[in-house]
Amino acid sequence: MSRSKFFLLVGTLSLLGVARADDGYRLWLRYDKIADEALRQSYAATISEIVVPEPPAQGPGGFGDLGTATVAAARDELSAGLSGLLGTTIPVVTKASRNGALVLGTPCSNPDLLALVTEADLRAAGEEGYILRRVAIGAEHRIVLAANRDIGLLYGAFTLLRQLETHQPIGQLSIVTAPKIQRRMINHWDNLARTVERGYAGQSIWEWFVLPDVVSPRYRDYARACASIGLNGTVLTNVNADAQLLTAPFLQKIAAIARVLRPYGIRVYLPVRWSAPIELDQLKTADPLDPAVIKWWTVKVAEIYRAIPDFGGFLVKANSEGQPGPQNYHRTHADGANLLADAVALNGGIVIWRAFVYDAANPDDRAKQAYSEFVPLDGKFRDNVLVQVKNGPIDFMPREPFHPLFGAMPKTPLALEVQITQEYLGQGTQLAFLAPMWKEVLEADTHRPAADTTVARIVDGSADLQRISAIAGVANIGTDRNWTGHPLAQANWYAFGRLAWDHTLTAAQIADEWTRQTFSNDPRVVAPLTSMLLESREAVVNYSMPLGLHHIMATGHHYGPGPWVDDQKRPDWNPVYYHRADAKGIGFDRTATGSNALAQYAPGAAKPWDDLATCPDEFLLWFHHVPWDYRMRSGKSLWEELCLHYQHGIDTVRTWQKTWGLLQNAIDAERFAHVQGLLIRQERDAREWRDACTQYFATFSKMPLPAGVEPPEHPLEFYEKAVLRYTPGWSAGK
Ligand code: GCV
Repeated sequence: MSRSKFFLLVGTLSLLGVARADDGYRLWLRYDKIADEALRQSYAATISEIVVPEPPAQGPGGFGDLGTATVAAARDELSAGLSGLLGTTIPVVTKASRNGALVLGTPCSNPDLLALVTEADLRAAGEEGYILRRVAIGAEHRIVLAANRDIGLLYGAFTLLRQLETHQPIGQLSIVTAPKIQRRMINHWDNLARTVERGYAGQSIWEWFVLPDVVSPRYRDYARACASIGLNGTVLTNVNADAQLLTAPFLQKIAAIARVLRPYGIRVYLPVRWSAPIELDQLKTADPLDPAVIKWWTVKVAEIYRAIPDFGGFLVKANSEGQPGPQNYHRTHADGANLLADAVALNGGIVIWRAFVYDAANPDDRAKQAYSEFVPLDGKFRDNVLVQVKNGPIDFMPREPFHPLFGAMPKTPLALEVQITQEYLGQGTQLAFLAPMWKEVLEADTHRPAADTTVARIVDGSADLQRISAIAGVANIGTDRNWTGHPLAQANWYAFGRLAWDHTLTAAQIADEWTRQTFSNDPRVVAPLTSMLLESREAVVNYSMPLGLHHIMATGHHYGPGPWVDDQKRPDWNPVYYHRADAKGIGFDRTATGSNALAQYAPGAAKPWDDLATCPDEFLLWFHHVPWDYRMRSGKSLWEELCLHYQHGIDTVRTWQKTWGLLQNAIDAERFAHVQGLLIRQERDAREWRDACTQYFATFSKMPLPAGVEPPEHPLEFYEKAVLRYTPGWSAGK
């Protein structure tokens, strides 16, 4: 569509004044009546009633195997959702009584269903998947929702509702799906005092002080949201863990949350503070090979399983950023992980051991350190241990190459950890839709000498036929009414779940689905809003850390620019360590003439990055120290390109301001005004990045701003002296 046509259409829509009030609490599960009468009628003609057979009185397996609470959740969601969307009550019955019945069942709860689906379908659906299909029976038809286990019915229910919410045709409905990754987990960095480390959406939703007596209704809505996108695990609190979590009173509180999450297929996992045996029970040591320590964990794990029978297992940050760990006792990460793994194995639990380690005493390039510590341990972990690896080797930067560990530990299941919360991409105030970034890492080819070893195939376990697989996203939610602070940041929670279920979905598909459900199906909203989403991550990269720059943000809170920072106690906490700007040029030489971090990648991956001529622009300064006057592919100098990237990022945000402004009457006033204000802030923040970074780097390049880059608003000292106080998600979290 041409730009002028688009503006005309949006203008017309504005005159219609269509939007209802919406505070964002319902996320993408809004179930408002479908306005298009013809479409509504066609859906109503296809789905007439919801058939949930009576569970057999007793018998092996009963009604599925997760219990009727899960089926009840599926039934209630379908009843509320279909009735809302179709604007009329859709009855729930126990036997199909009319054409268009939507029939739910598992093979053991509803054997008749077996006539409507095939063995092959059921095999393909596996433990958590489902079959959703329109089946003709003579002149009539049924909509079949079948699964091997109850949880599949719940996931299928959400999918059916999504079809309607996004206005998809269901006349030929035929979906058979199963998740590609087994453990699809949210990691909360919530503290027991309810602050959230790197959280920008209010307090922690977990009300520890009043639990287990008061169980907030919000927990159920959290569970619904997570289940609707297929998430099945949650680590309730911060990896910078508090040992108190493992005390009896806290286990009761955790058990109360687990009871709410259970019907939604969500298991609770807990973070471990390595020194818990010392802190809680005055043991003399936390040495993983010490018999008293082994016994302590064995007893503690038994206590946990008594309180939470389906407890998923532990997540551990050890010997990282001041956290204690087995290395305090000259033991390895494998020694630590295996102790916990043995303790939970009996109950089917797992241990997820984080590879986010870098040592203050180690002068080597921080990007290399996790690889150096973990690769020698490949094959030394128990079967129920996964090593959880961040997407890139530094720390959730706006853009990083994939972590070299993904190509280097074939004997160990590796979980991918991404950050849904936007610590380094504008936190709670800037738009950055992260699906394109996650797709970038999932699709990255590690070039291990085996066929098809993309990060996605290593993580889903198919590359090495791993027994377990997992993916984790650090949560971006809190007590803000809309859950995520920025109304459009809900899209990141949504995208994480959808990719965890099926990493082959495209970012564009996910943006489209989310927009339709969360805002509107009107093409005059869908097209501009999805373009904003899809452009946003690159825009943030451009105005903050373009061309492979990384870790040049302000200290502590990590909001805004701080390329000049050089006073942190650890060298690798200083931005100057990473950009290495000098009179010659800028960038971190990670080739053989520098830190040689490139040697940690398989030759096929490393080769294009190694050569300045073939290294893609987006990783140039990640791998090379490049002269200021280096001729880029565009014909411009590096200096010119750098400055123009900053400007381009700002220009993109300005186009969104215009686009969003045109949606005024097409979406509700509350969310419109909120995003409009945030876009004003984002444009200002982007200018701050440009003005601070270009002026600071000019002190080395000694070059003027190229044509097309606006002059700075303030001199460099203004930005260097600026102190940002009371930022969310940091000082309060400590
Ligand atoms: C939970 C970064 C963050 C820390 C975080 C750490 C981690 O360093 O700034 O807040 O701590 O990553 O992933 O453990």
